Amino acid sequence: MDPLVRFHDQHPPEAAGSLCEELLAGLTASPKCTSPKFFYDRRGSELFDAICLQPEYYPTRTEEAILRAAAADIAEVVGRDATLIELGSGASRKVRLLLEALHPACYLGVDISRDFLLESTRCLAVDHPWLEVHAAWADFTRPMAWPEGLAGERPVAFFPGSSIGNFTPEEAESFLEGLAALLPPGGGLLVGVDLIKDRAILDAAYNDAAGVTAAFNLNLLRRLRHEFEAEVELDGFRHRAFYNEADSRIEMHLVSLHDQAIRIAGERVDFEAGESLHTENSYKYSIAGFRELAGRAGFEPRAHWTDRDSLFCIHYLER
Ligand code: AVI
Repeated sequence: MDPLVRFHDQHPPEAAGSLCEELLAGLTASPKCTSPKFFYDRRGSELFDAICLQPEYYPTRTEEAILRAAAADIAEVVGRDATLIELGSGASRKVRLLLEALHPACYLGVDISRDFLLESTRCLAVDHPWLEVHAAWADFTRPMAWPEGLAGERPVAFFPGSSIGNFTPEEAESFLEGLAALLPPGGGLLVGVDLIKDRAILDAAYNDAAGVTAAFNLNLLRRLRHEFEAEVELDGFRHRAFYNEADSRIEMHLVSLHDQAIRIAGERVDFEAGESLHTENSYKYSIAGFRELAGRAGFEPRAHWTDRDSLFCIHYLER
């Protein structure tokens, strides 16, 4: 037991068998699709970290710049002594930009990757000896309850990175509804949301010149082969990402280079040349559009902060 971090084992991640069933259901759907959660094995997480450093991928550096510049203003609106709960805390990098200004009563990192969670919350506790640090190993997209024994009276969830954009708007609304049910009146949500913008900026962000996003997308095939024992030609597909203006979303696809089949879990999934597997949506919102969606889920918009070029927005919403 780590003396610096209080660990809460919320629920085990999904079993490999049910993940495989979910994959197969998507691969046999029409059109073929897979959930973006399948990107994130160890290599996928490393590639995502590398995407965040690409010059074309503006969301990470823009959100961090907003947090840095607005930390004092954010603290004024959110208030001190909250129970700060980061959903999908990963490396807990962004929250560091807020901790001194926000001075929460405690911090809870929630993540699905156990080792990563333990490592990063431990580092956070070492660097902030005044802070009570908790870690919950959980899939926050599934129903959960806050663990017992968190200091502070007012929970404030922190959900940066525009990860909310990887849900459909309907999923985002029901996710926010579930979150609202976990917050008492006065509880809050600080959420980073990517903004609708010029398509050239969006297309470039998901087609970086170094090919890191392509490698991230194609890594799904390696994962199918290594983790789910699929027979799949790793060089048989190409990366495609484009902005779908009608639906305000980036779509990522893996396009089959020729007629071929993937064999997985005893099934054969045929692809024609040019047929695509839809691997991710990344929805973009206007400030008003996101406020409306959050309003339908039971949140009141309180404040928002954006950058000079209106690339990205951080909203503070209250129950
Ligand atoms: C994690 N998520 C917010 C990223 C996004 O921009 O939708 C994932 C990503 N996909 C390709 N590049 C980055």
